[in-house]
Amino acid sequence: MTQGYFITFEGSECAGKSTHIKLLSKYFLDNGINCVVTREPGGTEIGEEIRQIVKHHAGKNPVADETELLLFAASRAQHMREVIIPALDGDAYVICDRFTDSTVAYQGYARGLDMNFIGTLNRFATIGRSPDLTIILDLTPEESLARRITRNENDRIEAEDISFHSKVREAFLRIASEEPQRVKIISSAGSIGSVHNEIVKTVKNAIASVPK
Ligand code: Z5A
Repeated sequence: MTQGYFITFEGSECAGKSTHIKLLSKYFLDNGINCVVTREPGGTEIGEEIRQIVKHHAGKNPVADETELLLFAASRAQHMREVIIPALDGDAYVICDRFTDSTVAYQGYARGLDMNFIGTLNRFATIGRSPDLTIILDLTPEESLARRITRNENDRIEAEDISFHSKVREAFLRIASEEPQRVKIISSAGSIGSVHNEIVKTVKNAIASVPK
């Protein structure tokens, strides 16, 4: 039985996940809470190698959608066993940049792969451990694109067209409406400071509602 507390951040590209994970982990540190920050794909040596392929593969043959799905699942299976479960067992807080909801949104809703299979694969990869709290940082595809242009770089998935990114956003909103207890939406359109305050409030409320 795992202890600890497991928080995931989800949302579109440039929604501010990395920015806000950094700020939240500093908040935890300042409050004496032991916290492990990690990401998907990645978080382990194997996962980081997989990350290179899914983000930057540019060989003459494209990555098939099915291959992409299995690569994310392989990264997650290793990540759970090597990093996340041991940290939770050690009673740490874990903050993970993207997790199973990204697979549902990108490979399920946007790529159109079989949702039932994705559900089974996610349970297999995670040993059935779901996040205690998921924060979706919400941004329209247009706002996301504007931030991406400023950053001036695009990986393989970011380079998909606007209708793909609209489907991803709709998927995240749908996931939140299906699981309101676990998944909270926070608009990322405000200033970094105001979004951070909203995140801290949401995290505090969620932790306070955990039965002692
Ligand atoms: N993926 C998948 O398909 N299936 C899966 O199962 C999993 C992942 C796990 C991972 O790429 C890719 O893998 C991702 C989904 C897919 N692909 N796409 N597309 P990643 O981890 O490199 O990319 P990302 O998750 O989309 O992160 P990102 O692009 O680095 O964005 P971010 O972390 O959300 O944002 P940020 O770096 O914190 O901020 C971006 C910029 O916006 C930066 O200049 C900030 O200063 C600025 N920013 C942040 N907040 C604000 C506010 N509030 N106002 C103004 N500007 C802001």
